[in-house]
Amino acid sequence: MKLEKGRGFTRIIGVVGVAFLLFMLGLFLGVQSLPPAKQLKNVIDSTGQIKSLAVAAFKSRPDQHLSRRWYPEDGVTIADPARMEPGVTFISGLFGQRLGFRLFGADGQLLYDWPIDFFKIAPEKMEHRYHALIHGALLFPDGDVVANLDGRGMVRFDACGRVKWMNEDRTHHSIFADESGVLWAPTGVVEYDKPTLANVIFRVDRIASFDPETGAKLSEIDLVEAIEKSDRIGLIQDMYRLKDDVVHLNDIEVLSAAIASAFPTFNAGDILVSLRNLKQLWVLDGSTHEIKWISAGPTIGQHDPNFEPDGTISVLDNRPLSSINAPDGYPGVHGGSRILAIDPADGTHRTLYRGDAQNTFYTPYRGKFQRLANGNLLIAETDAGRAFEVTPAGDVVWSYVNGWDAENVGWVLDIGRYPADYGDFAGKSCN
Ligand SMILES: [Ca+2]
Repeated sequence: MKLEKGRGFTRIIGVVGVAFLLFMLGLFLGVQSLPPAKQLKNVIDSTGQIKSLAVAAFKSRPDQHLSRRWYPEDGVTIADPARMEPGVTFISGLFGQRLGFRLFGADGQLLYDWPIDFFKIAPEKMEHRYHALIHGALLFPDGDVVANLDGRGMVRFDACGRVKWMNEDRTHHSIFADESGVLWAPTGVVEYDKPTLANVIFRVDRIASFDPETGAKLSEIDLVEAIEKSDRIGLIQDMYRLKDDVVHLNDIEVLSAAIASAFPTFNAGDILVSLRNLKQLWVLDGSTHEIKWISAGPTIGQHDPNFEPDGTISVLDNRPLSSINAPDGYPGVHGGSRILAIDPADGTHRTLYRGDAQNTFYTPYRGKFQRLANGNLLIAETDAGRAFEVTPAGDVVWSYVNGWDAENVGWVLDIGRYPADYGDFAGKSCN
């Protein structure tokens, strides 16, 4: 009898344990929106993340969007309009219990806080309140915003938070508006079974463009087709370690006619992409989609390359290898993140900015930036919960720390400096 009881107790413990593991797996799968093989791998790799997500689900904390503080201050603490690029600063991120968007004036004043909460934008797709991420956001002159509900779709809403359209094209990471206004974003991943390339099923993102007025998909570029067409299948032969996300496409830019003459080897319409898992940048021919240029070597885990008017390609070289939260890890084994300028004509690169003792700079896993017309850099140091503008001499002329509580900061995911009249809508009423 005692034995039976013991067996029953053991069975109950087993069932509870399995149920708990399945629950945690389900929670993780839901939050990540990933295919099962990757989920399982990540579950094994990410017990710390599971714990933080469980806390987010049950203790009402958006832990997926928080980092431990590195900077003690809060809000805009430096604003030097005379040395800043003119305009208003648009950011997305976690503000209190809301995932949303804010606009700041040059003097540091908060001009607008969109009455929208990305944690509530698509409740039918959410596993719990904090099951969302903004990754890619653009501001329009009338206060409209288009943003990615990361991995699910793109949404456009007005200054009053009214949704104009939302698609379900699984866009993620970034949104770029070309000179005709068409929106470009990474989509996917898409599963491939191609024995000529690999003897495993593998997954690769795609490039897609969208109508800014309706959200309808206008075109799609298959990167695997581009690789095959370019006779460069060697680029993904080392895919087995990351077969469920072979390239991790995290940015797309289309070369505008306005600056194309600065790039003698490229043409207007050519497409620049950042492939984080390959640690490479590619430029695809805008018509044939063949790969016509590759940069490999200068960057690790990079984000947000841009075609610049001086004929270079700028890029945020994240240089991960330690957590920003590691007490002895900051700012990473490589000395922090940096902004590079790569000359595609000769393959050389130089550092435009890296942190120093006066201004550390390290965002190992995320981040965006903009090279401003006056030569300054506007940087979203996402994993540190900070955004700042720095001059070529290294002087910080604007700084914003997105404090969440005494110990944590909220991620600042996207950033952009827009002409000052993009803030004009902010005085209008929504009623
Ligand atoms: Ca970019």
